Amino acid sequence: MPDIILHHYDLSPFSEKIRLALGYKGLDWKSVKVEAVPPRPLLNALTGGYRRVPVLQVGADIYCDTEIIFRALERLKPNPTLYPTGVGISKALSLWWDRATWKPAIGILVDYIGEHLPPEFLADRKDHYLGYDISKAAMAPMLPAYVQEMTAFAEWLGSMLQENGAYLTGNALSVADLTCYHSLWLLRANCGAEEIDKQLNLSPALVAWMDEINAIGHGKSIEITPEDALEIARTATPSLPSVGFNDPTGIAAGSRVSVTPNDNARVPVTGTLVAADAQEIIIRKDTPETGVLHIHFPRAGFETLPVGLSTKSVA
Ligand SMILES: N[C@@H](CCC(=O)N[C@@H](CS)C(=O)NCC(=O)O)C(=O)O
Repeated sequence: MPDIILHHYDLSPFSEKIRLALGYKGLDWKSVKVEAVPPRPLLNALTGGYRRVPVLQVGADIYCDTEIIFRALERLKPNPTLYPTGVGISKALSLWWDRATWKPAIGILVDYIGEHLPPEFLADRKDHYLGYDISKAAMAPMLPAYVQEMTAFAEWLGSMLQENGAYLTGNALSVADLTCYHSLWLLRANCGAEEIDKQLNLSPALVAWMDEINAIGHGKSIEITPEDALEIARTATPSLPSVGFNDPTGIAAGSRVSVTPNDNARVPVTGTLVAADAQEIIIRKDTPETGVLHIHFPRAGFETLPVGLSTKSVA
């Protein structure tokens, strides 16, 4: 089994999904702690400029975004599967949850702990990540709406547990459970579990489900430095792509492309297209600092364009 390296920080809810997935699959991993506020120059060198967290590294293969990280983990160790009821339902539920709950969850979070967030964190999130002000004062007028929306969504989760089984999509845990758990985890860990359970009217079944997910833990990890991770990438060779070449829009292999998230932190990463299917895009980058890398992105939530058509380019 190759080294599995997770670049993450403790309070990142998206990272929590992946730490739990590593624990669930019983995979040993190496942990690289990054700052909650950029610059993160060594991580940047590996991702070509993708600025979000977490990032999974397997040798010289770099996986950006939790959706594609789950896919990579599933390939590395298929059992226990993260998709017991099929890929579609788990992924669709996850994408909806990530997008729909991010703003209301942050709105509730800052109501509890906003005064403790450093000004440089708030400035970074406004200017370089979300594009809006997440200070307590700025979010306060909409707080009732955030609570109303999260309460409605949480009730949907409760109804899934009632109708589908012990987990959201059936009797076994899936990616959807790890994903829908993460924003509730963020709130309960920072604001107090009892307060959040009461404020969002979380049912006893939902609380028991969260306790069960929490008990999975993060598996076994050891800490390494960003420099160690860079050296591992530099001396490794990217794995043979496990997807073929099938771009639904006819972009040819070998083309220069830019890949850009279509929600937040819209920084394009440019590189040479090496492999693609309907779900995944792999680009190649080669710098003296990193050697040859294959950087993987999901299709969902990202725009891949031939270079020249995108609005901005970083490489
Ligand atoms: N779609 C991404 C979202 C990741 C994301 O938004 N992560 C947050 C941290 S939990 C982030 O990157 N925040 C800005 C930052 O840390 O630079 C994924 O699924 O990985």
